[in-house]
Amino acid sequence: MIDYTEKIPNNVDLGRDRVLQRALEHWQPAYMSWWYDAGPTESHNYEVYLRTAITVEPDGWAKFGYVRMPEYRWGIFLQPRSAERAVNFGTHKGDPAWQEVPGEYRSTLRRVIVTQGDTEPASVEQQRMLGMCCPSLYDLRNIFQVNVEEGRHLWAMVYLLHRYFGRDGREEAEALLERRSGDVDNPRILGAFNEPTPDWLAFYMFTFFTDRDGKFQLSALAESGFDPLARTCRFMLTEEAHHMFVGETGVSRILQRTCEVMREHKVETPGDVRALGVIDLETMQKYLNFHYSVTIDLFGSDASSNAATYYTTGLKGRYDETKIEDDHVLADEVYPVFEVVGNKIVEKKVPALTALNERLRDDYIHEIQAGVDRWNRVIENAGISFRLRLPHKGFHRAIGNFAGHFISPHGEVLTKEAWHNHERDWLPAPEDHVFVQSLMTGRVVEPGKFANWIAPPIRGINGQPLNFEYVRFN
Ligand code: BYC
Ligand code: FE
Ligand code: FE
Repeated sequence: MIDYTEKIPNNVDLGRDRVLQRALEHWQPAYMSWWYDAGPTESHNYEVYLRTAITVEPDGWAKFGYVRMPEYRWGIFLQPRSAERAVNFGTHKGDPAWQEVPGEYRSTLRRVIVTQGDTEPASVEQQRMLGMCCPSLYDLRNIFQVNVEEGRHLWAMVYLLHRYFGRDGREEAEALLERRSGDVDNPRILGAFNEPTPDWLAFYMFTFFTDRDGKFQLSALAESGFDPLARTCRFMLTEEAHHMFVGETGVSRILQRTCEVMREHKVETPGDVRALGVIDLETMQKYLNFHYSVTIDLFGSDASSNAATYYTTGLKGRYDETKIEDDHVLADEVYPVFEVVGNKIVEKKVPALTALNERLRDDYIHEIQAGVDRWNRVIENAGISFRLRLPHKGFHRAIGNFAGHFISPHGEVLTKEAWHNHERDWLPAPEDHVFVQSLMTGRVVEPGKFANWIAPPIRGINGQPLNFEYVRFN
């Protein structure tokens, strides 16, 4: 059980380590200032029907009730320790999992934890204005749930920094509250987390695509030989599922509504569809192209010595590492990556250790494809022939072998001019954003009501009806 009588709820016996407790209690007001400054705008007095963790056990871990978000009980929850856990891969394979940071890997490990931690507040900053134009109380509650949990994910990484990295850790924890998404002088670390999330279509795409990068990265870190990191990430993963659910069902509900309107009015061309106040499928495809391409950049370079180091040192594993049947050392393995040679994309086998970013990206793409297939079933069931498709892996990439090349969604290598001539067919153009935002000028807050451009969900939250008052404004 989690102790909620303490100032910082936790299941790590924080009260027994006074120095650590004081350090975190010192960070807490800085975190609150960050939340007031960069968290969801104008939301501080709202009462939101939120879930809060009560245990870290997989079943029945949450309780639901109205909470003002600044009073949300952010805390430190790790999955329980298992005494026999070992380092499961790399050169230390078979050693007992580390309970303290191995001295020689200190700075590498700190960097990974800081990079992970940095994405959490970044996403809250990216989404902060969206409450002002929500399509329903149900959706408003969901975005706030995602936001408070991303806040907690920041706490999770900050705990590790304070507990295991002394003064440098405390400095990094402060810096995590100082960087800001999109800031020219002090931006967030990774590309996708500095992109705006200007509307709800972008939000759903983000939670489908980018939160799923979270799932895969956290899964790889949950394999870590550094046991506190592994246990922290395991618990974070239980929360991540809801974020991806919000994204997948959000896009699915938009598709459903668009298809209903297209069928009812027998219209097909984007202009006619837009005139009926719903989002045309072509625009959905452009948003998909954008969010997919900036998200697959988050996996890093196709061939990366950093990734090899993370693995051989036992700090970051593969997705489902312990379920894979091989030697978990990978010294003699190869893995295919792609590169651009002249005007062709060619496959090249490289040492598997250096290709671990690419492998994780491929695991991710596999799962993404299944989600896109489910979206396409919504369109198919409506009797419409349009299909969404993932662009080629090399399309619109800024990191790795494809960076600096101009690849079409179909995988042709183009000249810069040819690519830019088509850019507005492939990626959301300013007028696409203007159109989508024109549908979202105000918020829909009457219980049970939904904006015209999105279908209601199949069911409410925690067994509540759709017309439940998920947010009270006061
Ligand atoms: N943008 O060998 P390389 C989540 C940098 S999402 C900017 O290719 P490496 C969430 C890289 O840092 C999960 N820079 O990369 C989702 C390196 O910099 P330095 C987040 C980039 O190190 C939604 C250089 O390029 N968690 O939780 O193998 C809402 C060359 O490095 C980018 C993690 O990412 C980029 N896209 O891999 C809320 C896990 N990509 O050293 C939350 C922790 C690469 O030259 N991070 N660079 O200065 C990692 O494991 C690794 O840092 C990365 C990069 C996989 C990100
Ligand atoms: Fe997160
Ligand atoms: Fe998330």
